[in-house]
Amino acid sequence: TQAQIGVTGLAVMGRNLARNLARNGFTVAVHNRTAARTDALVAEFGEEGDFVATRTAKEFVAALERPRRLVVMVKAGEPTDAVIDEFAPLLEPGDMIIDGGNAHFADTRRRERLLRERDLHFVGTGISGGEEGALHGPSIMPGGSAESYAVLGPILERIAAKAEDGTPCVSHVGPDGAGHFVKMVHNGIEYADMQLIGEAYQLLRDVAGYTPGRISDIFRTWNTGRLDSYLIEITAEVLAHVDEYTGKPFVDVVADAAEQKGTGRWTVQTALDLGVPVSGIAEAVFARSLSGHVPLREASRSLEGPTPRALSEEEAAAFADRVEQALYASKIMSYTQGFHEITAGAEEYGWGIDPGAVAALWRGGCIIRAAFLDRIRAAYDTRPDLPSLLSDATFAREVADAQDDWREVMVAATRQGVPAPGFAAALAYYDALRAERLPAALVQGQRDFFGAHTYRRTDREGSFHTLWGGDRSEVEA
Ligand code: NBP
Repeated sequence: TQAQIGVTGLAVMGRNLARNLARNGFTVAVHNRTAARTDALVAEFGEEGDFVATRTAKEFVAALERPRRLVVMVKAGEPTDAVIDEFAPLLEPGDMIIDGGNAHFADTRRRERLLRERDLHFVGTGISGGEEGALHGPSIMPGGSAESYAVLGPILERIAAKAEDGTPCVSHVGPDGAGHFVKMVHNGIEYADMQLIGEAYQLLRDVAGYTPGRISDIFRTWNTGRLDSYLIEITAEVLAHVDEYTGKPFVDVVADAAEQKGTGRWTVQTALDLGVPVSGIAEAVFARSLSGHVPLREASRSLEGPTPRALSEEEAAAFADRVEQALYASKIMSYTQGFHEITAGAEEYGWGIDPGAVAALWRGGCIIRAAFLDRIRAAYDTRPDLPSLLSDATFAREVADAQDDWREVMVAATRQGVPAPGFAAALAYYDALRAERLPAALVQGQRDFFGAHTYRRTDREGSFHTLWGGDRSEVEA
């Protein structure tokens, strides 16, 4: 039998994706550099569907029907190039290589260009949802040509997660690196969501004085409302968990140094290149790096802070409600920033990404899946050229309603000395966008003073320079 699709790279992600394909009725050719993984997959899960186990690259390619659909699920970076170099010479025009790893979109653009010259399709595809998602239905973000999506899309639609309305969480994001770009921003938003939830927890603990168990219950309640999301749900689970060795709350025995694999950092680096302010995502990346500077933190532990004040039971309950408002408003800011980056990337690279479709395919399967995304999609459907999520009347209203509480939370955090960089960056972003005048005018004055960098005026066209070292008259530049 000829396989409809093949998967090479059978570590956790590739193995589960191959099983997902087979469980959905596709015949799947499987291959791995180390054959033991291929054997293990077939021995353990061979009953689940039709697998064609192959040992060599040649055998693998020969097992696939044409046009060949070859999914690569190996470690991102050099291994991906090695696999492409190995397989591309064995393929024929019209065949496609689908990279489901976490590649940087610039690498995907390069690989797509090279393979296009050989009449091969390269489909850089973001896949989110971890190993469980790969098995039961991930959110899938394919880039590459529209032609390749026509051939590949129907298969992906079968194995993708389904949103509540039954729509598969996959659609053609745009050409070349568009899929991996959107996956990168997804991960950046994921970092911001996690940081904001972490700050909410810390405030409930250190300002309201609640235990992790109590905070878990609060998150569970929040999860029945507008914050309903996978990350809030698992946060409640983690907070309720008790360490089996010490009997202490699990969060209290885990080293508080967060790690990162780099996609959040890429989101920020790319945003810097595109000139897009993603301050909330940046704070989330920095918060993880700060947490890991253990000697620096130890050396700083004796620095003075404010004297904390204990809240009464009523004050604490009211504060918890305010934190929900602050969390929700801050979350709207990070999605606003993330979608800004997506539209800026789409413009820079000529991708023509539909932001509403991106929100739609994040509704299920992925780590940031949330009820909220349906509303983002609706906002873009109503107005596809929405300049910003905050231009949507419903989101603007919700933030307006939350802002008093949000500000109160910032006051409490500041007064009690609890760091909340994500909440603070989000609020500063909101206030900066709202501002009638920004101090950028003064910055332009400073730049003109020391570097004759010139400035524009509010009342006349043109560029101007003030003769700061002379009589301070203005000249046209
Ligand atoms: P890993 O990222 O751990 O990669 C292991 C696989 O890469 C093995 O199959 C290994 O083969 C293969 N490989 C390596 Br390493 N170097 C190779 C080379 N030079 N030639 C051929 N094969 C090579 O696997 P993973 O955790 O399953 O992730 C796969 C991809 O999916 C990654 O890009 C990852 O970033 C992405 N991803 C992961 C998750 C997740 O939750 N884990 C989520 C979303 C995306 P071997 O068996 O012979 O060593």
